Amino acid sequence: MNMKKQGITIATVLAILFAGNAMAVTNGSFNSGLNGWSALGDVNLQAGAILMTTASVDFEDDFPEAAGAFNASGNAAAEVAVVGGVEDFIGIPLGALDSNDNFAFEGSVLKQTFNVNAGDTLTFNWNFFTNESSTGADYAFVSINGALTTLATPLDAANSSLPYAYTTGFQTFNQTFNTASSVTLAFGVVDVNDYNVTSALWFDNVAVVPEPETYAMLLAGLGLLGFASRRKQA
Ligand SMILES: [Ca+2]
Ligand SMILES: [Ca+2]
Ligand SMILES: [Ca+2]
Repeated sequence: MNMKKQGITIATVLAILFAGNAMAVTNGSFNSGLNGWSALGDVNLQAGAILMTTASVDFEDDFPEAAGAFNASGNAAAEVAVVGGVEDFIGIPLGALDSNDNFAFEGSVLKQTFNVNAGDTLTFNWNFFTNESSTGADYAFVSINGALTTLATPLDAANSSLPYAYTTGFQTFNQTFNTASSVTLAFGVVDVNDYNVTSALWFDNVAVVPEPETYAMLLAGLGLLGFASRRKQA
């Protein structure tokens, strides 16, 4: 086997191995804008990543800043706990985004449905920004088939440079799936206790990664190819 053929073989193995998973999440890099995703509220593409906020357009959410100062897209944050609102959009019960008896008022979400295999790991990078101090109750979340995981609240955020007063810094989320299934993934951020004082969720690089055993099999396969190649040359 010459080097050119070996290269083609490895490329073919990789293509077959990753074909299913490459299809799992459409446009998780956001290189194609919002293609493959459905948005509600203030969801904006910024430098190949997503920034979504709890900001309205017409109200001075972050007084004394002007109305809409922290709105990212020109679309106002959407209502929570109403038909056609944030919860309805991602298929969870109205009121499900309330937090410890504190009402969630408005926010933004982005969602996509895809298939995963058992052992696959969902991964993405995120950052939570907020103008609320640590006593605030806004939060950013991820919903996986309606199961909510809080990514961050103002308690998790530290002083930031402008434009937001506080940030968690860049973080990585990982969750492994035990069974093959269809998954509806949604990212969101909501105002809690009031409509005011904007919070935001940034995220990028949404991907589904095969389980480590699959990688091990791939590496073993490549090792055999390399061994065969060396034997031919010898
Ligand atoms: Ca990106
Ligand atoms: Ca707020
Ligand atoms: Ca707001």
